[in-house]
Amino acid sequence: MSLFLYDLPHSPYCLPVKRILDAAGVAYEVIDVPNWDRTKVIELTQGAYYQVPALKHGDRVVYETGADTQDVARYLDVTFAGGTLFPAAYAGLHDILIDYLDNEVEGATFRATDVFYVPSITDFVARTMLIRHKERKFGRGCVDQWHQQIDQLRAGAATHFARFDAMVQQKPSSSATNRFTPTSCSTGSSATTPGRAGIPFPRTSPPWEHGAPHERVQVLSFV
Ligand SMILES: N[C@@H](CCC(=O)N[C@@H](CS)C(=O)NCC(=O)O)C(=O)O
Repeated sequence: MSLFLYDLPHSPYCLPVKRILDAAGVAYEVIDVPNWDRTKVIELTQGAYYQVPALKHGDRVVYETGADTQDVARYLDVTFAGGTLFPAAYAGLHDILIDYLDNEVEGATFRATDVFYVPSITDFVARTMLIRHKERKFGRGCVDQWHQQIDQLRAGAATHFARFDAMVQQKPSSSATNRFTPTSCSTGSSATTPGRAGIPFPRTSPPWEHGAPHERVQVLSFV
């Protein structure tokens, strides 16, 4: 079944989706969505959504149905990762972590990135449209201000990164056996990646399998 990812290359919301798909060995086609022209997503979702990422998997269209629903990630999880990306054991903690990443970390990092990204856009209409988009949200001259604040912005981001470094340096708990294994994920077999503590993915029957095209995916009720 064909899979299309509606993508903005550097988007912090799209990058993890590509990582999941790559890790799962899933073939997909990237549809570039310019920051300043959301026509493709608007047409895909028949006007229901304009942000990225969004997916078209066969006839099914998947996009965020709420501010913090994680519909796309949860769809990929159930469809390609056997439910290992949102382990039940970490349910509440996971939501807190996502909220922190989406707000605190993203808030600190996108400004520091925009200082370099915005001037790198060579098409001046595209660059101006993006600046206009930013200024409507953050005030006139915001990108210039972020340029002047670059040291503080970097320091703020470094504080967040240090927290994640501390987390990932911990030895994984022996109870955390429900690991994402690209091999078993992509094939649906019980094969494990050598040297890793993989377990077979449960072969679930996704409830949207028989859904109508463009039906909203309410994945939260299924996981
Ligand atoms: N809650 C959504 C947020 C997606 C999002 O904010 N995407 C950005 C890409 S960096 C976007 O499309 N922004 C355009 C806008 O909000 O106007 C998700 O987790 O995917």
